[in-house]
Amino acid sequence: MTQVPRRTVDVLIIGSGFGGLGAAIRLAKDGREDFLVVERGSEVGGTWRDNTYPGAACDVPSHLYSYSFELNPNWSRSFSPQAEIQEYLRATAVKYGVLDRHLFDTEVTQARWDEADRHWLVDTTNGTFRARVLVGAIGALCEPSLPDVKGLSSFRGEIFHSARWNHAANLAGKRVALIGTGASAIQIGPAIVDRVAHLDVYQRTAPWIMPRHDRAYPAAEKFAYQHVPLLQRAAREAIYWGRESFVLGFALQPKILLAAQRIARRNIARGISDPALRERVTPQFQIGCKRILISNDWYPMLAREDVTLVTDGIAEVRENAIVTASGETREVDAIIVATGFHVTDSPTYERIVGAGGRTLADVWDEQGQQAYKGATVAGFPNLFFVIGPNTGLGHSSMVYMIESHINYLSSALAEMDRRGLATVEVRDEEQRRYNDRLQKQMRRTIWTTGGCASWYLDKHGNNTTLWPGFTFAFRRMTRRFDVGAYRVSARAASSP
Ligand code: N01
Repeated sequence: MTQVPRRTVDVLIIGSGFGGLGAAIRLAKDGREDFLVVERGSEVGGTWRDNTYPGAACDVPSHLYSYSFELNPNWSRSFSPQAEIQEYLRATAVKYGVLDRHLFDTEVTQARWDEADRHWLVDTTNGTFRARVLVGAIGALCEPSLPDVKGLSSFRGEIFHSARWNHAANLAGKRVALIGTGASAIQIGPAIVDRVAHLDVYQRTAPWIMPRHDRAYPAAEKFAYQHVPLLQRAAREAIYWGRESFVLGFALQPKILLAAQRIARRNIARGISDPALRERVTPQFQIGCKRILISNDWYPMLAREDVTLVTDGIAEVRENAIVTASGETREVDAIIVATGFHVTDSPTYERIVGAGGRTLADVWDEQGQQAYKGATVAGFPNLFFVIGPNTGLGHSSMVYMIESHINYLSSALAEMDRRGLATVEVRDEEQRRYNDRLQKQMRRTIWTTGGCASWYLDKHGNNTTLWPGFTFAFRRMTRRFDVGAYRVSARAASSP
């Protein structure tokens, strides 16, 4: 039975990470008062709230990985640690006064479009809400993915996912298995290796890892940023353009790719002297095809006596051991599962029900995950994503993409008001044309041609995750809401 709506809001935002929080602040700045952010966690922060594993830090320089309207001259180092980023988000939420628009500890269980009412009905664990516009700011890296390994649930020791770190677990003196060698694992391993008795690293695919050029900002530099904000803007610009030139190279230029591979091979040689081990950690695909990782201490860690690199796969997990594909039984006290996230198959998509009663999961299962400009989806009126399909970056700051989408949302709401529109729904043909063009461009990039399987690809083999071009082109494309690409309906004369 449908619950009676408890409250109507103009805009309901799901999620309060960098995306949802940024959207809330923008709506408030635009003078909108009638919006609500529904967040399943107990505070803002999203992925930066959830990923508290030892060693968690940003791998994009913080001067770029922060809101353009809230530069922070006090970042402690180039790649800030998680706690500092989380504190930045907390302080930003307080400063812009949007916390009282948040409903924390509240999970959306279903959001369905009510055709007759032309509103979204959003069921949550704290009642049902009615909203004119729904904003999905759920992020791509929020639903931990566990490996489908026989016996995983029978393990008797500590076992947890990297994004759900169990701080009560004492790893000191324990035999620990780390499954995965992605961005999370390569930060975790070096951060815990000194305190565990032995570390087994389960590597399925060796990643490309470049040197990490991190440094603490000296007091004088911070002082300069505090007192001359232009300097910080200049530093930010320099990082931005450095990263943009990267995209040209990595996506398109084989020579630059080879040069990068040479640097990454030198990184292996610097950290590992044993030729056999070097060989085992050398990737078999072109650099850039998967996310390029950065670390100075991963390879030296793998070379340690108390670390074993296991590459022959996991056949089974038992009460106190992992059995490898070659039949070796390796006893462990704890397992850290750093196996990534449900990116193209997020369970949230099953909960969003559009016009005609079809879920986003159904629609995307059939056609592949796609949206118009990464923001709107045909069949889902008045739904806007903040970083939806094909908006991810392998090279630069997601906050830049987030702010682009927030511009689009803000402009759409203004346009709806100006024209007195009740609904906007992107036309199928516009969405199709946009995605055909995008996928054509994608096919020329290393992410498609590099010979790897990655979480960028969906089950159809299409890269529905990354933005294949320059980020400034994305910014330009989302600057203004292009109402011409949408089917619209006007408000009834009597509606508010
Ligand atoms: O996850 P991943 P992540 N048996 O999916 C392996 C962001 N991030 O959490 O390569 C054995 O990249 C899998 O192996 P393979 C960043 O965008 C940012 O590390 O698929 N292994 C891989 O090695 C990043 O890309 C920061 O063969 C299995 C690993 O698990 C994204 O988050 C820090 C397996 C998963 O790697 C995700 O990174 C951390 C199995 N059954 C993360 N299944 C910053 O610094 C999977 N694997 C900002």
